[in-house]
Amino acid sequence: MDRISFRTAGESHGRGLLALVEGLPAGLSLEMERDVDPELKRRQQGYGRGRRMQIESDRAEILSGVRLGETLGSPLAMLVWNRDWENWTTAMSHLPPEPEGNPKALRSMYLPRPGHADLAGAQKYDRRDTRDILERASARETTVRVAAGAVARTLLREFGIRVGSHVLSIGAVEARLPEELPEELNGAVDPSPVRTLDDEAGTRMMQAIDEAKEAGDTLGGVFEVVVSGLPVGLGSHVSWDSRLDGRLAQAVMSIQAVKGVELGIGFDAARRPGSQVHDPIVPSSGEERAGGLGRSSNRAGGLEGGITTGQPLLVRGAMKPISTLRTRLPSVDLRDGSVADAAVERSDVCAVPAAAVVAEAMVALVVADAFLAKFGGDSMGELRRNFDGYVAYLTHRGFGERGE
Ligand code: EPS
Repeated sequence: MDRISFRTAGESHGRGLLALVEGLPAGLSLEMERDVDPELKRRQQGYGRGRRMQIESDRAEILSGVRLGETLGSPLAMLVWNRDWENWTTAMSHLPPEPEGNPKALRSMYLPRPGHADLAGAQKYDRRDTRDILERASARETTVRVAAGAVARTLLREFGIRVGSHVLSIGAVEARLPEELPEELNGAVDPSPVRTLDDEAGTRMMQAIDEAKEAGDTLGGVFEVVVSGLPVGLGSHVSWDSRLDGRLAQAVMSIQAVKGVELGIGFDAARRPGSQVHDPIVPSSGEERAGGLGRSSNRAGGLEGGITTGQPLLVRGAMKPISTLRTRLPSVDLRDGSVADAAVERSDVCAVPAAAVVAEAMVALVVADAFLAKFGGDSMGELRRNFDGYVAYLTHRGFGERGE
């Protein structure tokens, strides 16, 4: 990212998690209880989560970067404490273990789970105890991605840009989609325990999760993030790393357990002839942010040449099933190389609804970064002047030749 950068720190059962966000303009009104905590809560929902989510009640605290309710333009640091830490003070202590202590209290884990970072991480970092890997590989880290994303979302909201998501499928159960997505997408899907627009499919998704749980198995699925209100012109065709489609793909693919990303109709475009892929250009007086030109379809998912078109951005992610299985898969004991079944930790059966909320955060961060790269400014006032000037240019650009 060019303009906004963010980092996270923290282990799943450590004391807490930290997000550090840099590059924000000064003067953004920001309050954790209003802007961030509701997003943290949305991530904690979803049918198929494990008992951990009953322990945690995530809330963000500000360490730096905000004064009197507004950003300062300085690095923003936010902290989320792990309530479960109380149960892990020995296993996750930063001090060397007590020589007389009970080794069981260290909760070491030597039986890597296929599909998890356990084995590759232990080999790469020369660790015998895979807890040294899994604590950081855990999707608990997404808590503070959502905190950082909530800040990006707050910035975008100031310019009428909104980010939502919904679940398209869980396991083999697919939702039927309406012709048009509701304008208040999250308002429509958040009440659904699986965050889907199709209630009937939602019931079957929950049944499928129950069956997987019964069988000691897990389920993945597909979600879609939708960004509306975007102006034409975020991202650029000029270089590989300024193309917004590539940046979005990287951001969503970086979410734990995501194995595929599509923009618009994605892979389906490769199966259709061009006439059934590309979105016809039509005059559209309502599309101020697209220079008075619209599209009669949005199969491109709001991007052409790595640049936003002014149509809604559609980013899909495919999540594999969680790799902690109660029905254990074959593995090897890292202490002696003997054949053994993989370890079981408390885990979720399905986290696709939560992954969609995490993907909203990642997409919001990438879009906010591209927004700031285009409109710049050290303060919200400067950013707004630059944005308004651009929209005015789009409105008055007209259709004459250059210079007329
Ligand atoms: C996770 C395992 C489970 C999940 C966790 C991700 O945690 P635990 O082992 O403590 O039960 O609940 O997700 C979260 C804690 C979270 O906040 O999303 C894993 O191994 O990735």
